[in-house]
Amino acid sequence: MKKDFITNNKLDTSSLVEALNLIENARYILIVTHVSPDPDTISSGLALSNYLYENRIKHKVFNTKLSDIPSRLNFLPRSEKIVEEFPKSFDLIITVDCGSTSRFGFKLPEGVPVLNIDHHKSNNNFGTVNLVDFNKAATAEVIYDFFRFNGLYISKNTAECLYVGIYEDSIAFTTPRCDEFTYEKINFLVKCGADPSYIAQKLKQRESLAKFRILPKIFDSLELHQEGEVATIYCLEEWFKETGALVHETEIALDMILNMNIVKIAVYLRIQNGKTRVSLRSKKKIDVSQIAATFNGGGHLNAAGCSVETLDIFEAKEKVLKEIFETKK
Ligand SMILES: [Mn+2]
Repeated sequence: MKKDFITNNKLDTSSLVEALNLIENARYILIVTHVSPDPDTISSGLALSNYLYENRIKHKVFNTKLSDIPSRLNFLPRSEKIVEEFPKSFDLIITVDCGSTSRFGFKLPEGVPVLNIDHHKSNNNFGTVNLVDFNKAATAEVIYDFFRFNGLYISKNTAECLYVGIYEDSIAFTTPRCDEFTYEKINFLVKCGADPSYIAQKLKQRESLAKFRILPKIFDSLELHQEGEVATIYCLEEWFKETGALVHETEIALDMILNMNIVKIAVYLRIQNGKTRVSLRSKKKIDVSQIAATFNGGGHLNAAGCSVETLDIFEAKEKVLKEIFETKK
């Protein structure tokens, strides 16, 4: 075991051993990635998938809606193997990056053990075994710790997946939870064969024209409130239809408006699954997960999300703004 691992480990060591026991004793594993999948959940699922495949352990990676998976991740090894249908039988479920059971997109079958791997503060340890560390920048970091603690071999393919999960969830190594240990992990993953320049090209330089058609419309919706500290943007359903852009292609707009000097909280609203989906971002110590929680959502200090039960984006915007103003008082 490496020294860096011991000093930075917030995970219970017996859980790390039990997690491996569960995997080694399973005959068929279902890996569950969360609804509205982000790169961390997909990369984490695929990192495990590559490890299991290399060790001839039967499994499937599941997501409730394949078309929601950001297409820029399609270069990840085994990404083409993700399914949206349940295998007939399985005797272990591994959930990755799921902050609560509502993130699976289905009800957990009873009697099947669950290995819960995550880094969300909202995680209530719903698993049979829980590897949950909210000091980590990404779930991919927790999986890295699991591999290293148990002395498991990290192949080039697995390393590539872990690298992408950490890179994306730390917003290219810029969030507060990204620390010296994160960089040590990245260093090790590069030694294992992850190629930063290849990955950056695949993630960043394969964008669609539709994205550049929809972003100006979204920026046109920009409003500043409270002397510019709170910024809102939205995307109407018809704009998606007009341009052919996908929801995940628009999320960059939110990070961009937060980058404005005066803005401290940024809000992005759009219609998704019959409700108004709200994404929140903040700077420094402003906790947007609290605001999301008042609408039964969740997330992290600086990045959170929730849904408001209305198809009227403007009504949802007023409700969320009211909550933000109240909290800021
Ligand atoms: Mn994550």
